[in-house]
Parts: sequence; C-alpha cells; structure tokens
Amino acid sequence: MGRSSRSAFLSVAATLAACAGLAFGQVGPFEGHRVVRVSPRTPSELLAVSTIATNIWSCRTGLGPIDVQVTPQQQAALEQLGLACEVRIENVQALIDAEQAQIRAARLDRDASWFTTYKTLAEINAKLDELAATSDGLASTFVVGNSLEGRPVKGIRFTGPATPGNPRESRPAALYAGGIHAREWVSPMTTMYIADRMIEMYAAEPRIAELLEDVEIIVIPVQNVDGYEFSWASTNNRLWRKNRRPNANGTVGVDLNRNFGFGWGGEGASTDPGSDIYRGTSAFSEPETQIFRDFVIANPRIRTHIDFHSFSQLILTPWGYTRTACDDADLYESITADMVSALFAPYSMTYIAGPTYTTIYPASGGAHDWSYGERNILGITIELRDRGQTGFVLPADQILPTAEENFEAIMILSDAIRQPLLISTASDAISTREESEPVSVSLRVRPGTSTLAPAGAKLRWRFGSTGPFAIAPMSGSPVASTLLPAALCGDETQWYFEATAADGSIVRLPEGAPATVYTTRTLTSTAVFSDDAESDRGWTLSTPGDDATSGLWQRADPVGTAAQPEDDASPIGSLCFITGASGGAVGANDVDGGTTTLTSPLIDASGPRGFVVTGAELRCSVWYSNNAGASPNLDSMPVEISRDDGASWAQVALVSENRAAWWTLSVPFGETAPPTATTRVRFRARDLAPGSIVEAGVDDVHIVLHGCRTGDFDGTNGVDGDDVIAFFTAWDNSEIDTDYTNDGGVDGDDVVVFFSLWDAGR
Ligand code: 0X9
Ligand code: ZN
Repeated sequence: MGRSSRSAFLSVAATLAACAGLAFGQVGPFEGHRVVRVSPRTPSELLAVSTIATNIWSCRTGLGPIDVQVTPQQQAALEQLGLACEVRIENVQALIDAEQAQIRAARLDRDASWFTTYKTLAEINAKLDELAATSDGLASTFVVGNSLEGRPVKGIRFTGPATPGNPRESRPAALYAGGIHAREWVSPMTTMYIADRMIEMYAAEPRIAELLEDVEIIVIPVQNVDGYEFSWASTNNRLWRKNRRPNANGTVGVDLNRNFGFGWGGEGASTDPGSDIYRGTSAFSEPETQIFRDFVIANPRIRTHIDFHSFSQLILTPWGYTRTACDDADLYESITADMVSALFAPYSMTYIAGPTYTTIYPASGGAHDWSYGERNILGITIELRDRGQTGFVLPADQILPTAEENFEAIMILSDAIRQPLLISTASDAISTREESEPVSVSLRVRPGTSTLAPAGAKLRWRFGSTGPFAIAPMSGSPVASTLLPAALCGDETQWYFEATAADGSIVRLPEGAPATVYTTRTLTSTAVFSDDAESDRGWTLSTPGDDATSGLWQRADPVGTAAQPEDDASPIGSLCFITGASGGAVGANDVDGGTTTLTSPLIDASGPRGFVVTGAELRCSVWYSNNAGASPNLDSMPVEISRDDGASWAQVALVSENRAAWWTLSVPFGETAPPTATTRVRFRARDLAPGSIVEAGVDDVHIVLHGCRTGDFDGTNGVDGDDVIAFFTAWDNSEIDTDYTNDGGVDGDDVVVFFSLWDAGR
C-alpha cells in the first residue's frame, strides 16, 4: 500500500475507531430506530412531523409522502396525531452494523501474500523498514545490537498517536520475540505477522487502535540472525539451531536459549560444546543474549515477553530451571488459560499450557526464566505448530493460520498489561472446609498500570447467598492475607477479593465478582469405619465365582518383588491385604487366570445419631502393579460399593495406575443417596489379559462421612425437648454418637456443642 492511500486509510480509521469502537454486546445509537413514510396533509401536520421525528431522510420535504427516522415513541406520537406510518426500514442500526461488518470483512481480506512462504533475513529486514515507512508514525524500527558475525538484530515498535494525558513514552510495553533457534522458521514469520497486522489492520480492527492507545508493542523477529542465515544457505544445515560461535574444541554454536543469566548452568543444559543445548562458556557469553538483555534493561516499560519457538503447540511459563512453582503460578495459569481459548478459536488448534520444567522438560538459562526471574516481566515461551508431523519443516501453507491463531493469543496477553493491577489467588481456592474454623485466604497483587493503594486489598464475604458483603482488610505485600470467618457447619460462605489501585480503579477476583463469587461450604467429617488390617475384622478373601488360580487375596505381611511391596502401608504394624503375599520371581505369586475379590465386613455407614450426612468418602491405601509381563497395562482393579449387603454393587473407581508405591485412593460416594447401614466395599483384582503380571494391595481402609451435627438428636419432629432427653440418655451411657466435638471421646464439651445447636434450632 502506497503512502497516499495509507493516509486516507488512517483518516477512515479515526472515524471507524470512533463509531465502530463499540464493544461486543453494546448497542449502537440508532438501535430500534425506524424509517417510516408519513403523508402530512396540512402545514401544521408537517410542522408536527418535523418536530417529532429525529431526522428527515427525504430530500424533498413538503405536504405528501416523506420518509422520516423515528424512535418507537416518536412513531407512536405521530400515529396519535392520525398520521399513518408505513415502515420502510425496520432498524437503522442493524443496517449500519451490517455495513461496518462488511467494511471490516473486506479489509481482513487484505493481501497477505507475504506470508504464503518463508522469508530470508534480508526480506524480513526489508519488510520491517517498509512497515515503519508506511505506518504514518505508528511504527519505528531500531537495532537491538550486532550479532557475533556482525549482523544487526532489528526490531520494530508500535504505539498509537499521543493523546492529551497519554504520552507515548508512558505506556506499558509488550515484547514479542522470535528466531532464537535458527531452524524454527515459523517463529520469525509469526512475529512478523504480529508486526504487519498492527499496521495493516490498525484502521480495520478497532481493537488494534484501542490497544495501541494504551500499550507499546515491540517485535524482534530474528534474535539469532547468524544461525538463521546459516539455516537458509543451501549448502548448509536447514536444521541448525544454535548461534555461530566457534567453540574452543572446534565445534560451532551456543544454544542462546541456555545462555541467559538466570539459573544458568542448571538442569537441562549441556557443558558439551557440541551439544544442541550447549550453554556457552558463561551466562551471557554470547552477543545475541547480551544485546537482548541490554535492550530489555534499557526499556523498563516492558511488562510481558513472549519468545516464539516451534514446535509442539505449548504455552510454557517459568520456571524452566526448577520444578518449583513460580510466585505468579496462579496468574500465569489464568492468563494462559485465556490464551489457550483464544488460540483455539480460529482453527480449533489445541495448545497446552504449563510450567516449562514439568510441561516439556527441564531447561536452564532460557529467555523467559531470565525476563521473569531477573526483570519481573511476565515471560512466556510459545511453541508454535505443529505437533511433530512436520516439525521444524512446517509447510508454508500453515504460516498464516499459525500466525493468525497466535495473534489472538498476543491480544490476550497485551490486554493483560493494560490492567491497573493484576491479581491472582495465592491460596488454593477452598470449596469445602472442615470444621468451623476461620481459614486464611490470600491474594497476590502485581502492579499493572497502577499500584495497590494503601490498604487497598480487601476480602468481601457473606454467609449465605443474599445480603451485603462484609469487608475484611487484607495485609501484606505482594501477598495480602486475611481470615475468612468461621461459619456454622452446613453454611455456605460466599466471598471475593477486591483491590483498589492508587489511581482509584478497582479490580475484583473472581472475574465478574460480585455476580460470580467463591463459595465455601463448611462441613465436618466423622469416620464410621477404619481398618489398618492388623487384626481380623471379618473381611472375605474370596467370593463364589472368583476364578483366579493363584495370587489370591490374603491378609499378610508381603514379601517384596519388582511388582509388590515389601511393607504394608500403615505406619504401625506390618499387615495389609495383598494378592499372593509370597515373594520370589516377579510372576511367581501374582494374580493368574481370572479374578480374586476382597470384600469388607458389613459396615454401618448410616452415620451416628444427630449427624446429617451430605456425602461419604472411601479412603484407602492402594498398591497396584500391572506394567510387567507379556501384556502389560491391560488389566485394572474395579473398586465397588454395595448399599444392600452385597446384593448389588456399583463401581466407584477403576484402579489402573502403576505407581510401584502405596498411594491414597479417595473416592466420594453417597451424594445421590445417603450411605446405608448395610454397606460393603470390595476390590476385584483381575488377570484378564494373558501373560500380564497383576499385583494388588489394600490397607488403611476408612469410610468417612461428611455432614453436620444437629440439635435434632433423635432425628424426629425437628429440634424439640425429646432431643435433650435422647441426647442425655446416650451421653450418660458414653455412647460415641454424642461425641459432638469429634475428638473420639464423650465429655462435657460435647454437651456444650449439642446445646448450642439445639438452642439455635439447627
Ligand atoms: O528447549 C528449548 O529451548 C525450547 N524448546 S525448543 O524445542 N523450541 O528448542 C523450550 C524452551 C523453554 N523455555 C525456557 N526454558 N525459557
Ligand atoms: Zn526453540
């Protein structure tokens, strides 16, 4: 596009931004306006029409038919005067909206031919200059610095015109960088697309002009210029990754994404100069990482940074050098979740988000660890398309779709830095809490365009779902905490966070609060069955119909093998339920030939008197191994519960995980129908796949009821005098049902709790 048409484009842009700047869901100013044809018969009728109507559309006004624009009220007024209205246009705004949509669509259909194939460094640099030259002052290029072989590393920055009170130099900046790894060619193309679209669509897409009013976008498409050139030269290696440093041992190249000075030299980097992940002789030993570092330090307005790589379709967040979660893990989680949705929208492509170390692999000395760890910038790495079908050699027809979907992701991230404050939960959101104790809740506050006002962090809460929210001040920085007050058992607490910024703006969490809130229900729990298998509590070790030929359930002290534990799970004692307790060769005493069933004794899970059950949980230690043998991983162990003394069974879990360790299985049940007095649990270890090794163990079985104590001890007629008599009779006999404090004994404190409930009629 030439210079003159660019200017025309931009003046249209101003108008468009003004009228098409309506957010989704907002209605235009002419919504519901009609154009109607009326025929005034007298001069006074004509005068009435011209005073009542918003606008006269006819060029000719006089007696006889004219077209006028009216609101529904104005039309009613005309009809009251006896003027018939013939509707010509049903909704003026709808027509205007359709016109705007057509303009946008036509402009989106712009010439994107530059992105139909991969471009050389020279072509990329020329395009940067061209974008800046035709940008009407929106963009300017710069040189980050020179590479090892002396090539300039170029960048481009974009921001909208200065407006009163909003100078260009005061805006937060987002940095989008690519090409740190030479062979990942779709990375420079994607960053170039971000740059191109900022200019080409500035006028057509109001959201771009709006964004550029508030932020600066910085794009550095090729950080590893020497490596990129090398990967292009036909005689060279298309799959070159590193820079072009001649190493002391004669090999070439340092992995620039292992050369950054935060956690440098840690896990997931190599000291071998020949390695593709060679970290270099020291942190920032390479000019390419040095100039990037210096650029970021010299531009302290940078608040976020994405380093684009390929391939795998991932959004990776700090840390790469350690498994430990970073301070802003919750914030990253919520922003990247939005990015994942945005990436999915255009072409239904799935990207997976998570911390680098656990999502892809340990990698130290990477770019985002440094920008986040050293500069407190929200640093992210995106691995672009595909998932390995073509890998680094992504077909060129995927450049545009990859770039388009990632443009949506950078819009999310760029938007985040426009917020006055970025707030996230710093404690696990609690959905149920045990006992009526206050719980600590925390909020992490990150400065955005403003900072937290003194005493600006508040918890707002209420019991139940109506009435005003109380305010509890939160203290601490950057993590502010306070206590969520104790609620009575069974009650719901609703709460949200509110943070006031120094500029007076208020942000809330969860998003949409107070219409959307966190809800916590207070419950207590009581165990109705606990068995550590140290004594015989009446379990059945085989069931009619079992067809396993060996490795049957036993209550025993197991002898360890590659597939079976040496010790039971409980801290005290040595016994557990195990399939074939003897050791020997791995396949010697495993389950063979079919099913062996372990069934619990009859359990009264109806709960103590005076306890209203809301749910139940089976909690037990489980050992399960099925990864050895001729056909591994084909078997599984159903866990079932019966409500009717074994007449019928419902599966509550299917254990198939090979952990080679005891772990805790916790399965809820009883939400739909309360647990009964005739409950049983069973575990069915099965060898169904020929030749597979199956070893199972069970220990520490508990049935835990969740719910609340009530003053209605006898469970009839609500809370009344009979309950006092029933309670004291039972309490006098030290019946455990009167243990209202849940401390395992019957004493005076239980009376106090009972009476407070009874008094309150709960
Ligand atoms: O290993 C890398 O450098 C990246 N993957 S790639 O396949 N494109 O090479 C992941 C880098 C993760 N980011 C950081 N540790 N900063
Ligand atoms: Zn890479």
